[in-house]
Amino acid sequence: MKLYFHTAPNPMKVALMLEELGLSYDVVGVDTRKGEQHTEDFKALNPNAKVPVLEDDGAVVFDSGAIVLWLAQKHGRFLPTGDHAMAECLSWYFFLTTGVSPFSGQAVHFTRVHKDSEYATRRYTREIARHYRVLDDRLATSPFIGGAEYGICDINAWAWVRMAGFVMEADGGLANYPNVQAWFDKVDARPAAARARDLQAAHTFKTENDEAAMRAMFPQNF
Ligand SMILES: N[C@@H](CCC(=O)N[C@@H](CS)C(=O)NCC(=O)O)C(=O)O
Repeated sequence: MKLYFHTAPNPMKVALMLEELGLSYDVVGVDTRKGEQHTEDFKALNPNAKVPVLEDDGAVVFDSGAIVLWLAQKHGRFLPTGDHAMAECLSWYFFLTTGVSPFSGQAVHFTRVHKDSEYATRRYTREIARHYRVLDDRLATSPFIGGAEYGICDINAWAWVRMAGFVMEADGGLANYPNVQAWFDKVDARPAAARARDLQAAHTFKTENDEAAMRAMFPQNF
């Protein structure tokens, strides 16, 4: 198995899943600020030119949400049993995949990268705060995000929630979301989370948001 990786949150979801499953895999670093996601070889794997991508026994899976779900189904792990429990789990899974993840990314973009749109900053910081309120309310009544047991929703959410202090810095990070904080402490204490953090620490990528990085990550803006 080959994981095309960067230390950013979406690839980190997959790192946690692979570590939870105890699978062995090779890591291929893709330095997105250097434009390595735009090579023809990489785009043959993911036409959307983003990490993560997983090559698994001849199958190629891209998009972090798809990869975590693919692995869960393939190995029969971290999914609930029963139709109703699955309906509940998938609802929360896609709330995370299409809500918390991309809105966190946009909040970072408009508070850190492109700071001169007051409307966009307000739109995304308030929208991510609203998503965290939904999550906090959920965790007031459910031990894990998807339901009674730890599973794909928690694995999906961990990678962005650990960045909440950065994503929502001006609003105090997780300070207003005690249920999310308590849930995070529980998930982050898992041995697999420690191994995923070790993997992150072992890889270094370009960090400067210089013009070359902006052109690599946001080519449509030029
Ligand atoms: N929906 C995709 C988003 C992937 C994504 O945005 N990846 C970022 C790193 S977290 C990336 O590759 N950025 C480089 C770029 O956009 O050019 C997923 O969840 O995998």
